[in-house]
Amino acid sequence: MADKKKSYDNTTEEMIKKAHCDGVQTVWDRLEAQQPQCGFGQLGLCCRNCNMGPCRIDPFGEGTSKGVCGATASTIVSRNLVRMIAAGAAAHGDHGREVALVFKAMAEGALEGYEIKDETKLKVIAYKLGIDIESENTEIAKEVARTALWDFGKQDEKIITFADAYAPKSLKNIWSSIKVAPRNIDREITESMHRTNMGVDADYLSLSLQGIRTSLGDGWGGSLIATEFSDVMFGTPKPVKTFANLGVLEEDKVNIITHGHVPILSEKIVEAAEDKEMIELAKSKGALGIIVAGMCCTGNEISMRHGIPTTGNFLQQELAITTGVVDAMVVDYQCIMPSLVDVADCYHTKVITTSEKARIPGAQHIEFQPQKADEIAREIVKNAIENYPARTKDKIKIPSEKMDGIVGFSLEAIVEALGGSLNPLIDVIKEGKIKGIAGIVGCNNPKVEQDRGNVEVAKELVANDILVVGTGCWSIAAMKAGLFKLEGAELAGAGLKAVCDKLGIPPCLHMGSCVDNTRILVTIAAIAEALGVKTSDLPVAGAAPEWMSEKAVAIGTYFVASGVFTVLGTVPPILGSSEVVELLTEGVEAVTGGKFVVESNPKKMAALIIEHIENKRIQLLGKRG
Ligand code: BF8
Ligand code: SF4
Repeated sequence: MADKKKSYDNTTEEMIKKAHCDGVQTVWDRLEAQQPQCGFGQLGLCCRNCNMGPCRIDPFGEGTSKGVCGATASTIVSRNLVRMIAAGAAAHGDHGREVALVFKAMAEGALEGYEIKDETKLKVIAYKLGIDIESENTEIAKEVARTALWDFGKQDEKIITFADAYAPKSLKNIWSSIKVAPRNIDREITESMHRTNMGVDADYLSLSLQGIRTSLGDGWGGSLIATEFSDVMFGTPKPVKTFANLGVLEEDKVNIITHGHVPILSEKIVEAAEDKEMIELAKSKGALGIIVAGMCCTGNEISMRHGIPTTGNFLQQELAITTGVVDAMVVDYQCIMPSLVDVADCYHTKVITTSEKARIPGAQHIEFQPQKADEIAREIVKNAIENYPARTKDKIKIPSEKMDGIVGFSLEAIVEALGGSLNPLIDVIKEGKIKGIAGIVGCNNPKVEQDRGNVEVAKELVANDILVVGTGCWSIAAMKAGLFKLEGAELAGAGLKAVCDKLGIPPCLHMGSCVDNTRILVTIAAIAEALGVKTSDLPVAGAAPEWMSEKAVAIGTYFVASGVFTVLGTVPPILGSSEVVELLTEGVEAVTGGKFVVESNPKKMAALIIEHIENKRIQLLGKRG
């Protein structure tokens, strides 16, 4: 493994070398030290759900075929899968709840630091939810917040209000026919934990259905609330030019990286760093100014809304610190490697944790409270400035690479680029100029070469006239590779290129952070409704070439449950049960119209998506091209 290429991105390769010269251990070193990884775990065949275990099932059928309690391979694999979905949905849901609580406090006038920035979006949300839009904005916002929080706490058996308001009828009918309509965002997570407890649900089928229900509470609930409310408070993204990769850091400025997921804090850091007093303070320390740059999804949030540059995606978080110029790495929660403090030990960087939910031993903790948002953001920025003189000159190396691109393609922005409705997009799909739409999402995973799958699948698809939309760490990979530049259209097939040139858009569109996968869901729903067909009838597909997080499992599951053919590039831990594999890769299609496929080769992954889209075109439009 030591000699294997670790990244498609030369910047990463270069900085791994620097890390090693500086004596820093990286995620790749630790992956190597973990080899061989547990075969039972890889297959999903180990269970630690009670203290009669841990139990594992012999995948070759020669040894133990049941856990101490009698659980079979399918029971154990499906229970583990459901727990992954529940954990992923919990992360998104808890993020959504935090945004909703801030939103509610803002509407009640209890917070100074937040306001309604997008009044139109507030009214659109309220209208969808059936809330009177004639009253004062604050009254509308209060009612919208109450409805969202009700979806986290209601105890009736009805579908959550947000899913009811946003999902197409055809999907809701499917969900109720198999009893997977989510009733309460938190309840589905709790029930998943209950069912997977020792001695409760042992049937892989009913467990899997609960997994689907939990994921739908995420996609059409927790994540959706996070996206919609963030748009109202911080603005709905519009196309904006920005940059990505470690070259966005500057040696003679104070560099602050915001890393994590929730924009409630990162938005405030951006504001605080623009404050004159802070800039003067930075100058008094010898710096020319202050740079705030993002990392991972909170980076996507501020890049989409303000064009704030992005330092990199998941596998670059440690490497950002090895540049020696990061004065503070400010983290909230999710996808933050605890190793950041070990890396920071070799440099002057302060790792600042800000959420009481995500503490890291060795990090400085400045707890964020929305009531004191501005004050705390300034304190954090001040900490970074004061750390600027502590840099060690001979440890500094900033890679030159930074790529520009246009980001900010919310559904609203896409509709605006199309002249006010989705119809022109639907028309070019019908004409075959654009054959279909693929959503590429998800992470980096050190088990595979960083960014290769993410970038190559996208390139192959656009070359075949498939418009690519995406989120999360995929987006950052795509931006670094130049796919968000207008000139990226040169890589597209003639039909897609013509559309991109006409509209002035790149062939791959950045739709946001991972909670913003809901923008993709809502887009697909809108196209299906405009055509009067089911989502699964559309020439669309999803892919997660380099996924690693439990959140990605929840996302993949809600896409499949929403009728989307979804290809995974890294293998999920389910191969220990042929029944679970059959259900997710075949059986589910008969019900939702979506299914999972696993394919790690980017070219083959793209070929599967192209074939799927061609088939859907024939079924829907009676033609291939
Ligand atoms: O939520 S893509 S590595 S940063 S999990 Fe994490 Fe994966 Fe990146 Fe955003 Ni999404
Ligand atoms: Fe073993 Fe059953 Fe306990 Fe799991 S729940 S550890 S399979 S005894």
